[in-house]
Amino acid sequence: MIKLKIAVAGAKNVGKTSLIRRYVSNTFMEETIGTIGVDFMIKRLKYKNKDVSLTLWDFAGEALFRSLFSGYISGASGALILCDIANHASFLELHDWMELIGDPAGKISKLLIISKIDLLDQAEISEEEIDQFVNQYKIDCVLRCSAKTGENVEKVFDTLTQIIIDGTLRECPLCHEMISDDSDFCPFCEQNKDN
Ligand SMILES: Nc1nc2c(ncn2[C@@H]2O[C@H](COP(=O)(O)OP(=O)(O)OP(=O)(O)O)[C@@H](O)[C@H]2O)c(=O)[nH]1
Ligand SMILES: [Mg+2]
Repeated sequence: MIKLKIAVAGAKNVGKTSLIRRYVSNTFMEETIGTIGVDFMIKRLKYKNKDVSLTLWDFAGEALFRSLFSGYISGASGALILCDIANHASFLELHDWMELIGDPAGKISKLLIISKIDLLDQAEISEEEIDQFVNQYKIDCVLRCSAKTGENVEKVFDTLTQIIIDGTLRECPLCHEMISDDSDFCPFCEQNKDN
């Protein structure tokens, strides 16, 4: 089993909890209660015949809880960074979230998620702004989705899983477990992987 910790970040009301809920239980609610502090859900999937478990850490966008974030991000291999297509301020707030995520060594795979694309006719975020953000923060991929209609929701998590596994993990030649690409030691069979 490959266990991956994923942080889901972004401003209040961008739809973080809704995205996770659509993916994990295929439900959507028009009225939600803002997340208090931090919550998590687990989803299992198969990738290239391997069992994968995603632990999805759902952070409160409310500024009051922001100080919790840095304590919970440690050990994350990926982050979904959300902004609401119909709310320009939620895009501007992403700079603060990128600072909280930190990651100077570039070990966390990052996807920029433009949420609520069912509200495309109210779009407030330009392609130029998105391109600039992607270059500035070395974002691995940009995807647009809607938790309301379900459009692209599976693709968000499949893409993140693929980027993390193909980009940062490799199979131990001895025991065939997936291990970190930059470690010489396999914690599963306790052998040096190049032996
Ligand atoms: N139209 C539309 N509304 C959405 C979508 N996703 C979420 N919403 C609505 O946006 C509001 C906020 O959704 P949440 O999922 O609670 O947002 P959140 O980012 O978890 O908010 P916090 O927990 O406070 O940080 C709710 O009214 C949802 O119904 C979407 O894809 N389309
Ligand atoms: Mg929430």
